[in-house]
Amino acid sequence: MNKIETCFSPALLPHFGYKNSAVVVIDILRATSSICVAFANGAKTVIPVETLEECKWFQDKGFLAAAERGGEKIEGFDFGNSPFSFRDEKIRGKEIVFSTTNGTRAIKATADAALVIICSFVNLEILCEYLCEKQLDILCMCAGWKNKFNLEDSLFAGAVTRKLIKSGKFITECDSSKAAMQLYDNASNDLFSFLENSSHRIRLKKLNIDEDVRFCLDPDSSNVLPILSGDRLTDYYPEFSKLNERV
Ligand code: 3SL
Repeated sequence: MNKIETCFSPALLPHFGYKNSAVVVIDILRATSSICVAFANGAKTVIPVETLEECKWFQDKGFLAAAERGGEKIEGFDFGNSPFSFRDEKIRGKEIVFSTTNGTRAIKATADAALVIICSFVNLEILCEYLCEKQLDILCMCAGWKNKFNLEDSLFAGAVTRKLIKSGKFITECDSSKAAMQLYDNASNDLFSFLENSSHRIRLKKLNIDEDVRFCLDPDSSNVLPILSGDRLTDYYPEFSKLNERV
């Protein structure tokens, strides 16, 4: 049986032996949700980068560029971090460079793992099917907020862990994973209300983007599976994703 662990913050990552594992990178609000939406709408690649300088460098080379800090779009770039921006027809077939406060950093931090997969509630089901096939140990990597624990990423780690354990192919001895499952069990009836007073909901409320939050918490609207290869993400199931009608 393969094992599942959960890392609640990038600051804890050095304490995990994840290099031979599949790392599931989680930034529900909103980076990993937006990356999934970009692929569901036909993006060719997404290059996650840490700094705005790198983002600008790629933009100058002709890439579409998305950049966010503290929830807000950075002036001069093509998009911010709203999943709705990535539904625009102009991303079809395009290469996109993407830099966010926490999400793209978490992707870069785990890039030396055997397999890095981008996930969110929007691709939960297909993610779990794929992980059951792969037969690797799994690390759920929560992007958190500036190295702090957050509720929404931890909830999702609980959702994945619960589903994988139900499959009978995985076990967990990790207390973080057990806590994440408890959290998910408490919240699963109404994720939006559960997160009402979470720190990131409060932060995002100032930006008036409840619609983004509802979208990011809606499960299984897409069949994409963005996987990291070198410095870029591509969709593992590009043909399958086209069948999707909800995103
Ligand atoms: O931290 C991140 O990577 C972002 O997803 C944060 S926000 O949702 O754009 O505020």
